[in-house]
Order: sequence, then structure tokens, then C-alpha cells
Amino acid sequence: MGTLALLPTLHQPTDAEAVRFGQRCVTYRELRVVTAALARQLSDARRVAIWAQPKLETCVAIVAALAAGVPAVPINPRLGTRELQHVAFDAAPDLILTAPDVTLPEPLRALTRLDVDLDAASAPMPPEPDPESPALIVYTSGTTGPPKGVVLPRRALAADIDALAEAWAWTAQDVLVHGLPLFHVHGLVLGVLGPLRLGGALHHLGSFSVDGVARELGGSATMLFGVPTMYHRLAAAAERDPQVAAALGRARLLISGSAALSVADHHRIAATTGQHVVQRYGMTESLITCAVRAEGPRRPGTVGPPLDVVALRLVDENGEILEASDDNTVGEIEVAGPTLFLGYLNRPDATAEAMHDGWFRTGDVATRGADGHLRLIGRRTTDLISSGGYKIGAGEIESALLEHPGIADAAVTGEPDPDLGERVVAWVVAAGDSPPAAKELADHVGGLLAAHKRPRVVHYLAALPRNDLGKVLKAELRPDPDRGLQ
Ligand code: MCA
Ligand code: AMP
Repeated sequence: MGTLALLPTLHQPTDAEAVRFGQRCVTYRELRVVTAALARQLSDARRVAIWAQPKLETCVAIVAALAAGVPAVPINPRLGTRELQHVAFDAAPDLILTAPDVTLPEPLRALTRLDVDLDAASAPMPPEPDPESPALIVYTSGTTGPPKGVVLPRRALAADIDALAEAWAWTAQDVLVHGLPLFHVHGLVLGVLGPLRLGGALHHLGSFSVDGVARELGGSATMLFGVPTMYHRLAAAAERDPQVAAALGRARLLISGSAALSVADHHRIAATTGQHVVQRYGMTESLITCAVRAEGPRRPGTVGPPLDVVALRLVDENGEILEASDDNTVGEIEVAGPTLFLGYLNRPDATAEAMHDGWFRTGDVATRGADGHLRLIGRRTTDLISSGGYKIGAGEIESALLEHPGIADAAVTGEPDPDLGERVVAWVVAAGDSPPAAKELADHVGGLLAAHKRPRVVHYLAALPRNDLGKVLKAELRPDPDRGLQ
């Protein structure tokens, strides 16, 4: 209880609205009743999976797991077979929590299933777990191999939400609107646990739409969270429709993250709505570490200074600390402090590689201005593709392509896309004389992995350019005019 509780609002609940999905909503008092009842059913579990559809039941399941002190693994319902098998094996949950009327896919059917009952009767709230104990395990793509489970302690969630509340003057008076998925840090930690920790309300759109955002911001919503693809679509809509522009103009804060918001879209939105979108930067492993402040300058293209609780430095290739604040010197971002994860599940090797002396290597490169604001330049590796706010590992898609019998060799890159930021491009060498069609390859990848990882463009080559060690030279990939593109 008290300030040490992750969700103090559940210990002293009010009749204020907590979470709304369209017509369905719960107050804090109702949320306490239903989550306390569900938490009792979880008390013997070591770990629970949550079928993270964008629904009220998902929020209730997550809060119940947090109340029970049982680490929760939110699962993207659009994952492909290969990813589901991996998560089920790697996280080995005792139970899967889901909304009723869901047919779970084959790889999850062996798990004991518990349907979330929103009419459950009251039960006592379990005691508050240790702040250092694991709260969430969030899967995120790396450059190679299958996604890794990032183990986030309660202390990191609390520290990050509080620091963002400070940065954005975010309070119980705010009503947040978004249509983000509930299996990533952005939509779940910031977008659900943020309002719930602070005592405000969340209006979730079910799925993102310009009309939904405009309706909510035209009503009681005060803040919007979104990825740049969403702001790109909002910018176009605001130019077409003065009502959308007026609704965006009424917001207290429009906040963007998960990928770079283009300077052009920043200016387009400012021109039509008068709002300067606030950017923030972070990673699943570190949570959000930098944010433009509500009361500070809003330079387009910058993600603001570090949060007050975060230690952040830029280092060169030799690990030397760069002190320059000239908006020009480029270094890799390293972060330390209370918002950091505990490690990757079952992967001490990967944890050791990512951490050194308490600092986490982000792999993101940036410059710093005289005002301390960071400007993200890109990533140290090109093997992570940033598509619509999702991070996609090239290695995962390459492995999936190589599982197709018609493919002898494959490389995957990202190329600029006006809507998604980057789109997935495959470069393949066929195993026989009749190469599989691009659609067949996209369907093949979509069967094994989440649909957003399918290649949107396929180039056919005679051979991939490789160095003496056999590593593909991705910078040298060029279309072959004789073999073509699909
Ligand atoms: C959907 N599709 C995509 C993507 N999203 N393809 C490539 N990249 C994508 N990001 C495909 C679908 O598979 C589908 O294919 C078709 O597009 C339409 O699907 P739909 O769901 O209607 O798509 P959409 O509405 O256009 O989705 C765009 C979106 C979505 C709303 C921007 O991608 C999204 O919600 N992105 C948010 C990602 C996010 O929350 N990232 C946070 C992680 P077909 O029609 O062929 O079947 S990063 C994080 O948490 C860190 C800490 C941070 O900093 O925030
Ligand atoms: P994830 O690992 O899925 O949590 O995604 C985190 C990655 O998203 C970071 O490493 C960055 O590359 C990227 N990212 C997050 N916020 C921003 C931002 N505001 N600008 C540019 N890139 C961002």
C-alpha cells in the first residue's frame, strides 16, 4: 500500500472511470473487485500468459497478474506459428488468461486456460509484492534469432510512469486516448498502466482510426499516444478535414514514440492544428528514457532530454564517453537507472552482452544539442527494421525464408516507406529454375511469423554479395535487372 504500491489507485478505489473500450468501461472500484477476484485464482501460478487482444479483459488480466505478483507475458494475438511455439516454450506459462469466446491457436491449446470474468465477486486484495520482483515479460525482436523476453520489474514500471508524469504534468485529470496494441511497452506500460497508476482514465479505440482519435479528442480526452505512422495518417486527415484539425488542436498533449516522427509530419500537424507533437524515446529493456517536456522547447526531430531518474551518456566505438553537446557528434546511447529491465528470460548470454557496469547498450545512435535534447540518427545495426512502430529483426525473416524449399539463400533489409517509416524487403536466391512468387513467399513468412513481418518487396538475385567470412554485404545489395522484382 501507500506510495510503494504499483497501482495505489486499486487500494483506495473511487468511482472515477478507469478504462473504457467503446461502450464497455470499468471504474476504479469495479476494477478492484474484478482484479482482486482474478488475482486469487492466479496465486499458485509461477507465470501467466495473456492473450493480449485490444479489449477490456486484457487490461483486467494484466492488472490481476500484477496484483497477484505473478509475472505476466502479454502475447500478440497475430503472432505466427513459429513465434507462438517459441513464446510458449520459452516463457513456459502455467496458465493463459483470455477474454471469453476466443479460440486459441494450436501452439497454445495445451496451456490451462482461464477466461476473464468481468462479473466476478469481491475478494481481498493480495499484499503488495516486492518492487524488485518481475512484473511483465515483454517479447521484443533482436537482430538475430527469435524474439527475447524482456523481464521488467515493478520498480521500473513505477519509476518510468512517475518520471513521465513529471515530464508531461500528467495527472488524474487527464483522459488518455490511443489505439495501440497491448503487448508492447508503448500501449501497455505507458498506455494502460500509466493512467491506472496516476488515477486518470484510458479511452482505448480498440484499433487505431483517425475518426476514433478525432471523436475522443473532440470529447473528454486530453492526451494522445501514437506511433509516427498514426501521426502521418492524422496529418493527412487534418489537412483534408477541419474537424479533425480542430479536435487535434484541443488536445493538451500529442505524444509520439516507438520510431522517428519526421520533421515534415511535425510541421504539417503544427500548421493545421497549432500543436507541436511531443516526442519521447525508449526501448522495451529501458522503458522510456528521454522525453520532450510539456513546458519545454519542442524542437522538431528531437526526443528531448533524459528523464530526471535516468542516467544517459553517448559513447564512441571504443566506449569512450562523448561530452559534446554540439548537435553534431554522433554516439551510441547507453542508459542506467531504475527504469532498466532485470535481464532477458533464459538468456544470460544476451543480458551480459547488452549490459556493462550497470549500463545498457541501446544500439541507437544520437547527437546531443546544447539544450541537452537528443536527436536520434539511426541504429548501430541495419538488421533491425522499424515498420509502423514495430521493430522487426531481419534474421527472423531470413530464417523463415530459408525454410521455404524454393529458396537457397536470403537477406532482408528495410527501405523507406512514407506510411510505415520502413518496409520489409527480401533479396532471395532461388533453389531451382522456377523461383517462388513474391506472394507465395509473403504468405509463407506470414504463416510462420506475424503478418507485419511479411516482405512487401522481393528481389531475385543469382547470388548474394558476401565477404570472405561469408557475411552478406547488405550495403551492396542491388536489384538484378535480368531477374527482377515482385
Ligand atoms: C499492420 N500491418 C503492417 C503493420 N501493421 N505491416 C507492416 N508494418 C506494420 N507496422 C499490416 C497487417 O499485417 C495487415 O496486412 C495490414 O497491414 C492491415 O492491418 P491493420 O491492423 O489494419 O493495419 P494498420 O491499422 O494499418 O496498422 C498500422 C498501425 C500498427 C496502426 C500503425 O502497425 C500499429 O498499431 N503499430 C503500433 C506498434 C507499436 O505499438 N509499437 C510499440 C513497440 P494484410 O492486410 O495484408 O493482412 S516499441 C515500444 O514499445 C518502445 C518501448 C517504444 O519506444 O514505444
Ligand atoms: P522496442 O525494442 O520494440 O522497444 O523498440 C525500441 C526502439 O524504437 C528503439 O531502440 C529505437 O530505435 C526506436 N524508437 C523508440 N522511440 C523512438 C523515437 N522517438 N525516435 C526514433 N526511434 C525511436
